[in-house]
Amino acid sequence: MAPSVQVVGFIDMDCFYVAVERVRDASLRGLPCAVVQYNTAVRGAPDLLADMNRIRQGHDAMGGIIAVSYEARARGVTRQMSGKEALKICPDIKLVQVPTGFGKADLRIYKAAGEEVVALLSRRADATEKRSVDEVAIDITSEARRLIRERDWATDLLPKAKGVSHLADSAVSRKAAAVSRESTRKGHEGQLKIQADAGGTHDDEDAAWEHLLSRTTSDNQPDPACCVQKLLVAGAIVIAELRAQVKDSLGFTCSGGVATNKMLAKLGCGLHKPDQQTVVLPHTVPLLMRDLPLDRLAGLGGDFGEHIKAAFGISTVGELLATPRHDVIRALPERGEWLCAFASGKDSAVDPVKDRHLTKSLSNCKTFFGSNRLTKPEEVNHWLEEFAGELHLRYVEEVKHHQRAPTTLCVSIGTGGGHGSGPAYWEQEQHTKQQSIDLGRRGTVFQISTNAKACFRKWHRGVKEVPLAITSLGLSLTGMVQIESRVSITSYFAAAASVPTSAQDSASATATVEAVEAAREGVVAIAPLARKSGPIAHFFRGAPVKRTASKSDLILEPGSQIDEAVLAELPWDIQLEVRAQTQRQTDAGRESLSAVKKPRRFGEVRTGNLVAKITID
Ligand code: TTP
Ligand code: CA
Ligand code: CA
Repeated sequence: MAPSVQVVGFIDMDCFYVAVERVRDASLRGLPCAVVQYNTAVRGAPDLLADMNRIRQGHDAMGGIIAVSYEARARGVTRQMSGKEALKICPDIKLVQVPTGFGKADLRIYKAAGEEVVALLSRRADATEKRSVDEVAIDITSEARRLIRERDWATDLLPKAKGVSHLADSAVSRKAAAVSRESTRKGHEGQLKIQADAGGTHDDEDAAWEHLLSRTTSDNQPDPACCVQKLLVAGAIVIAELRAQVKDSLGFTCSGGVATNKMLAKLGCGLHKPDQQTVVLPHTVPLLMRDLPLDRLAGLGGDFGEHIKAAFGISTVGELLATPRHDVIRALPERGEWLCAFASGKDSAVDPVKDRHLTKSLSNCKTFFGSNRLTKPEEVNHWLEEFAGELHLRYVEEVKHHQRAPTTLCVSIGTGGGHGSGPAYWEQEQHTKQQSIDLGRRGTVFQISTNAKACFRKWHRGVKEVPLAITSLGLSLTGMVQIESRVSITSYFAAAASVPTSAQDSASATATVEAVEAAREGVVAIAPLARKSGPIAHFFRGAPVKRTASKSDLILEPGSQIDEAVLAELPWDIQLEVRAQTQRQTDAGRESLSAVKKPRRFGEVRTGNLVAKITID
């Protein structure tokens, strides 16, 4: 059975920010509703926290719409309208303001909700690739194969899939594929209109299901094409079950696509919305691509796409495919071959699903057009400080939930566009400056903001004769690395022995020292030990809990069995304290160190609410 085929599911959440607000406030369900983004042009506008009443009416309805419920779409409301425009055409619309903090939108509630979805979907996936705040591609090949093995095709899998999925072989699908990128960005009016425009029903889809059944159950098996079709249909059941789970446990509806690669699966996902899913079988791809605007394909929406359109005088994928292949390759010697394969939907031209659950970077940016342009370094520094405050919160969450910390800080600066009679905003020039940053587990806002300001100064020194006119400013933390949770006592002390006095970097570790926050019972990594010997506080350096520096706070767990070999590796003052405590416990009738019958290479010491477990591999 087609061994190399990948079954890819793609999920896009329906009117996502609205959906998140509806889970937080059930009174918004079923009503026309939109999320508007706060206009922070006015410096010092108050923070509007996620838990506050953020419903805006009348004159309070500032800002532009960024997410629209399907009820509001049916009334003509689109993204990019202002809240006031929406109220004019839909007076009963509920407008919810995005939370704000640090003088700008605070999107953490939406990001957290997106991560919950990713975590749920990944349970049945071979690989899970988070593509954006509300989109995920998953490799569900193993699950699809399992269903084919375990369940009957003709009486179970196919009829069930038909009940929960669309096929892309239909007029409705083709109509949805032909929608312009601009319309999709605005949040087009939805499926009802597309369906009406396409001439109504899904009768042609029923015929396609019948055709599929007869092909896949005929005698001339095994036909490799049938195997692929069966796998995709089984994948549709997996996706339907996952979508139902997302709805039941998180309260969000989403749309899904299933295909042999993530480009086609994403395309399928957008064909029937909301709360529906579509399977793109390989033989339907050419028809689907025929009227698909070129810029709807990932990577062809920007300059490269514009270049292709201009070079061949085309605007759809179908037109590109109709262009003689050698002309395409002659005009684009480096990428022509790939482009032809990509536009045909070939799996080989699309990356497989990467296993990437987590965000690659934490970033923040803001635009300052017209009179809001930043013209003084102090203004830039002010915003970098604001960004640093917000990024710090997200960094702390990243450390807490995923034990990851960024290693690079990047400041991006847009200049030149959108002022007076000067160039238009799209003629902005973008500049970036970056430097490495060592936040580790306990980085501060100050560290982020001083590094950011230093980056800006470096850039500004190079352009200082030009008057400052900054139209966009961004700050990001990237280069996420897993924070070391295991530290070698042995290698640490070996290194320490050769440099006996100074602080050591013990990142090259093999045995483990784990600091455990006793209250949470979760393992919290201890930062590298800093000294060969010294006060006990050094032993706990970097542990994210309050601690005291006094040795008298060191508490040996009652009944702890201490391995002498482990103990011998510890700084001498800890050894002394552990021995003293063991002695006290012995005196109190507890088991003594010398009475350990079966030494385990494990020890545990506690200070305050922190326990350090020590083992040697
Ligand atoms: P989308 O997936 O583009 O749209 P949507 O989820 O609101 O609606 P649909 O049902 O059509 O998929 O974007 C996801 C979220 O990202 C959206 O809810 C709000 C946010 N967003 C912006 O803030 N600005 C934008 O320009 C876009 C396109 C989205
Ligand atoms: Ca969406
Ligand atoms: Ca999306």
